[in-house]
Amino acid sequence: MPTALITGATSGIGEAAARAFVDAGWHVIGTGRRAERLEALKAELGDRFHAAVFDVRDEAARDAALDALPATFRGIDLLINNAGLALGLEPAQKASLSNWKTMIDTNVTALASITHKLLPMLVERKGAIINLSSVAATYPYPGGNVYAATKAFVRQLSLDLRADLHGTGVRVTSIEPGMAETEFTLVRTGSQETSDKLYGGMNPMTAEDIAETLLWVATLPPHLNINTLELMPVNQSWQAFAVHRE
Ligand code: NDP
Ligand code: 8X3
Repeated sequence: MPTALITGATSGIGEAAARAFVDAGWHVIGTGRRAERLEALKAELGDRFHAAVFDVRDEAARDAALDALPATFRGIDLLINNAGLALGLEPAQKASLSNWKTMIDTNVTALASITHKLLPMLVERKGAIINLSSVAATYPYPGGNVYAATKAFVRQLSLDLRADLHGTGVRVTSIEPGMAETEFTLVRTGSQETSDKLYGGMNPMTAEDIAETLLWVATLPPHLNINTLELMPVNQSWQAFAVHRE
């Protein structure tokens, strides 16, 4: 059975994906900083799950964790670049530079770095990469600023990887969800109440919805590549352009 490395498996989409892939018979390496959550997942999912605790921004810790993989998890067929975050919803002119740097370091630099690290193995194994971008990559919204820009990077990197990987058999997909209720908004705002209000009454997507999509993309016949896939809850759509009058 193939092996998937899922970054950010301690909550939300990554955690649901770890369950979905193990249930489907895959071996899964789940990563994240919160060791206790990965250990709980290991206790639940058993021998087909391996917990790799590291901060994706720490290349030395990441490489040590990859070097220490048990033999059955060493051949990675699928990289799901899911670990990521938004911090803050302030307009750019009031936003925290430190938050911007954390988002760029995590969503852009760390994602590019682990992709670079695993690409030779993925080419050798004719594997696949699925990147978690967002609708924010395409549709600007107030307060999206650097978070949205990081997700536009993820989308474009996915497309450009396809160009470079042409002929290798490696598949690359950019998944672009709208509102899915996870810990995303709690992390972004620091408030469970704000998160509950945002998702309340609008029937958001669930982490499991996205996990099923990831599994579907990963198990398509090898001659098919989903380039980009955008998904939203029915109750999320767009508004008219904002017009300011003097
Ligand atoms: P969660 O906050 O529930 O999960 C985020 C995951 O990323 C956690 O497992 C967290 O692990 C991990 N992570 C964050 N920073 C780091 C880090 N420095 N090192 C290692 N792991 C890290 O959010 P979601 O499940 O919603 O988000 C998953 C992905 O989906 C993100 O990339 C997000 O941008 C994207 N997305 C989410 C949408 C949504 O509406 N929920 C919509 C569109 C895209 P830990 O804290 O333990 O390290
Ligand atoms: C976040 C998606 O729609 O919550 O990536 O802004 S949304």
